[in-house]
Amino acid sequence: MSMADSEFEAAQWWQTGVIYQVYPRSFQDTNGDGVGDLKGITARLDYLKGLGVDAVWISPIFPSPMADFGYDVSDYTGVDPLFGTMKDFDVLLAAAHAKGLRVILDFVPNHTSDQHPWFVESRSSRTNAKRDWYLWHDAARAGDNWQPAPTRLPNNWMSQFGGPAWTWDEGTQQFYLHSFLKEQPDLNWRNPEVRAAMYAAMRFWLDKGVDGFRMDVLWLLIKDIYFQSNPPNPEYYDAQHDVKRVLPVFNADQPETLEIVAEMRALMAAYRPTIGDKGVGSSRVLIGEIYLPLDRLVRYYGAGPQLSGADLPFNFALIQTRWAADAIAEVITKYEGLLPAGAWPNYVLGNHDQPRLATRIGKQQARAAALLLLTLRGTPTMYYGDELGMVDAVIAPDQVRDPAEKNEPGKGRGRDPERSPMVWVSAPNAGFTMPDAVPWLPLEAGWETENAAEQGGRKESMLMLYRKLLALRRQHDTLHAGGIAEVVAEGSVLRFRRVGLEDGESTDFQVVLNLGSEVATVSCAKGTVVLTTLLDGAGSSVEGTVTVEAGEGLLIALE
Ligand code: TEU
Ligand code: CA
Repeated sequence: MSMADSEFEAAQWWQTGVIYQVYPRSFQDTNGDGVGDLKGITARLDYLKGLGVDAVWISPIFPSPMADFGYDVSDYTGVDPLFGTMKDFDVLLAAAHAKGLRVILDFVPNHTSDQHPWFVESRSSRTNAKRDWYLWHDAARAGDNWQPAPTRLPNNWMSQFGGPAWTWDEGTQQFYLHSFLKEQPDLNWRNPEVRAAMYAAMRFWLDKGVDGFRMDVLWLLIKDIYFQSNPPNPEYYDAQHDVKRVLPVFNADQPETLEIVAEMRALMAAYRPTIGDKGVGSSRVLIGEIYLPLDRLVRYYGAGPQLSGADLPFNFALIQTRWAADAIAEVITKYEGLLPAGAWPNYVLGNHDQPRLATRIGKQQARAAALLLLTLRGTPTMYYGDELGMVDAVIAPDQVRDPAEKNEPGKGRGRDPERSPMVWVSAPNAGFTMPDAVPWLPLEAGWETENAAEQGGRKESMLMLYRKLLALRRQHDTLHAGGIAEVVAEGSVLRFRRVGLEDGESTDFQVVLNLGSEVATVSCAKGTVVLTTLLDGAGSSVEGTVTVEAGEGLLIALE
């Protein structure tokens, strides 16, 4: 056995594998109500297995009034009837595990629904035992110009979805904090009872055998104890979202947050793997949704030789960076340089909060993006439908569902376009729901001619590219466990090398990506093309130079 092989044995599934995000409302409906459900995910596990991913992360499925489509939880240990029953979940989990697929749940620790019994109690009186479970605050003191209390906000913190982060409660004459909608009151994570309740909910699902959590807005859990106002953002301009008016100095990324992450990690470390028995290190994965600059982000891996933090603090840099070779080379180099010893990198290219990849960078570049994501060092996270090159759906004003869009209309906040139903077949409703049902959001344009079934039968389709890439990544230790070197931008071309050992032989790959709009020729060491993103030139030899079309990428096995 080679060195790389033995390293591979020790590595966790969430390091060598690929994560696939399912937005459950939009994946597969089985009862004709136009909303996807758990039975639908179970029915599509073979598709995911065939695609070649390793884990499915499912956006929230817990009981919820759906003010923010599940990110407003009213019961952390149940399943919303819209998605099915607990039995349906158990069936899904067992079926996934039987196929070797892991299941990651989306946990929402920062806030509950305002309908959660905890908040109902908390707001019932100032002396209620759960009062301190949330963040209540008196109105600011009246100044010289007397103003009524409900208008005297405690500070200038803004909701991520527009407007102040405070809502006045008439009944108890105080404000409560909500980093998102007023229907999503923030929990007080300084209260040990809150922590205990949330950890009990995590254990409930871990005991069932879920393979990990994606923790919603992990960097927001703790707020400044004095509730100090944020400094104004000198770069704010009117077209920006409200939340950008101030800099998030006092209501985000507070040092105590890292203690909580460490507690979550310690809790999860006690659990055994659900499939196989490679019980080394962390077998249930802790993923953090963290929108921070890279230098702040990497702190969420935690400190010390055992890294006490999140296994994968989501790295959104590829989404936030200009799509250009120099910018992306810089991101990769910077990120690799910032990673603490023992930390495992990861990259995300899309999710339910961001415009679709193929819309952001175009269908042609989306092919290069697929090669980039699946050949970088670290765990890739894919968003459902990106493997088909799905684009943002067009949402007419009367079809808007996202509260973020309703709150701040016209500011490009709306996330409905990237949440449109998965397109399966060239039949009514694209096979997402029954032919006579009404999908909760409209389908993307072009689904009739491009969908999973159609692409599955077309040799050069995007789906075939993803399948091929996922298979290559699985097949080669170098691609899923090897190192990365020589990350270089040369004009519009980004290239890097993956280095490793396979069966005792050094097996290096060269990745060449043309992120520009014109054909380019760059130098390249001697090797054999393993894959081109156009799926047309595998098997040919290269030496000296290679030519890459706009939006094209090459994977070359070096001699
Ligand atoms: O998103 C966190 C977040 O910061 C979002 O406001 C994000 O910046 C924005 O949607 C980009 O347009 C998480 C979830 O992913 C999101 O769906 C939820 O609405 C939010 O938390 C509240 O739970
Ligand atoms: Ca349904």
